Amino acid sequence: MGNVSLNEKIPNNVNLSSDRKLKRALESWQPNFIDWWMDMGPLGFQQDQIYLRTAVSVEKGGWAKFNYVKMPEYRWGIFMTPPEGDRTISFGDNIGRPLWDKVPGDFRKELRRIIVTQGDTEPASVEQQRQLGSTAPSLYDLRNLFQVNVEEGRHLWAMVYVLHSYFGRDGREEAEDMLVRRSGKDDSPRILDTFNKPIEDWLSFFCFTMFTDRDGKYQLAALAESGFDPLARTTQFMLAEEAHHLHVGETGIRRVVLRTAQLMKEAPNEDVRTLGGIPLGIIQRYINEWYSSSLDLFGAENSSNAASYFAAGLKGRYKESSSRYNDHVALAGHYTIKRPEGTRLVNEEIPLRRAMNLVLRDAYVEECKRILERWNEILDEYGISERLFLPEEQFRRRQGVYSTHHFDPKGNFLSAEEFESRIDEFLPSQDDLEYVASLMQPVYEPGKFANWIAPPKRGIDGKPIDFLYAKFDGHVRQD
Ligand code: BYC
Repeated sequence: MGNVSLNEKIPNNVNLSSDRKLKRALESWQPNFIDWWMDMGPLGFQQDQIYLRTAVSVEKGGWAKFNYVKMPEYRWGIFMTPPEGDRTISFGDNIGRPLWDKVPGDFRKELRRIIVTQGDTEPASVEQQRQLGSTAPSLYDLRNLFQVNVEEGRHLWAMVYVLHSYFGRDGREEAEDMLVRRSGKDDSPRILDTFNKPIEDWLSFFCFTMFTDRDGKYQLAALAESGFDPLARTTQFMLAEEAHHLHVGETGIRRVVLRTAQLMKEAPNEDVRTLGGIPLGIIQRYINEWYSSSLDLFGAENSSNAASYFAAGLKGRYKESSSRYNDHVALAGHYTIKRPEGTRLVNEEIPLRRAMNLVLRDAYVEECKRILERWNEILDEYGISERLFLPEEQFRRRQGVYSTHHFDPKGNFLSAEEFESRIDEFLPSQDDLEYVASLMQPVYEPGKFANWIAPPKRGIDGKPIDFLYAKFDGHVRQD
């Protein structure tokens, strides 16, 4: 593992300068990335100075530095956590064998597919969020949005490095395609469904960073267990940045819930619309939308792909190498899933390896539930009896066993007609979307916040909440 080289064209700790061919290939991808960033990155703020964190090392205490940066000049680098002694593969059929430091020939296709799928989500999310700067509820939030965006850009770099470095010509072609597909585009969409949905308001952004980025955390954690060592060490470091994205989502919704609770106490009949707040019913429908879509990102409950990834040692469970599991081979166990049959759910036992998507998803669901409880504590403190909840796993699924049936958020069977006729109860309606859109007026004065969201508890990097998180260099923003 090389030292950190911050002054090269591409900052890195992977000894890029020792491999001239690879360095040249990545340096020729770099201008295409910048072109993509200018075309598809945050709209309207590319020349402003944003107070951003940049990864500069992989040391636990000091891996990032904060400074004002113009986004196109952000130093997107390639970093991997250092190798750990003589680690071996920790699960599956190859358990106990040395980690692979090259692509194992037998699993080349599978690995390439996993890496391309992961890589594709990163630029997709930047594309989905590109309009949001013009309606930011504060400078603090504006800065967080751009922090998330530049780091998703770095995560694309991370996957492109692995493709270029280990997959030869195929990898270079895949890296080019990452900049060709576009979120939501009919003829060349992004690979996974959730990444083709528009994110047009900040409530969607907070739900996305809460629920969809959290799928990212669990998928990255599963890849950080991989027997393919370069992938494991690359994704391990991506998790360090991901934590902030999840914080933005969790605290973003929490601040909306808090503001709604405050306004409910002020408004006649608790009708927060009269005071410009977001009703709990709308928040619930946004949760239903983004949580159900994020569950789909785990793939099918019963999956032969998941079984072969686990068997090969390519993708583990959450914290696979810890003592969380007794059995890391998972050939013996079963998992009981609930499958719809007519209008009943029946139990079906499937071999544990085929349930690995579900096992990973269970860990995710558990974490989401804990966070919902924390949001509900706010409602409790304000003496409000309504509660936010996660819809049942059956609700509005496009992947897996439930995708052929219709359910309400509580998991009750519905006919297709009933589901359609009640859809505005379950998911954001046109009226909800228009109302939320009407609240999306930008607030760019330091320390001020839009009326529909409470300020955060603290600022970024120890700075006060009214810190100048973005400088518009003299011009007054009126987007
Ligand atoms: N949309 O056995 P199945 C992140 C396809 S987020 C469309 O069910 P498998 C981030 C599947 O490809 C994390 N298609 O699923 C967050 C397969 O296609 P084929 C991203 C889907 O393969 C926010 C078929 O259905 N990382 O980082 O076990 C901001 C049946 O496959 C979907 C990863 O996803 C879907 N939702 O698991 C920025 C990790 N689900 O073979 C970033 C890498 C399934 O019939 N990806 N399909 O053509 C994987 O490990 C797996 O591909 C999946 C699916 C978990 C996605």
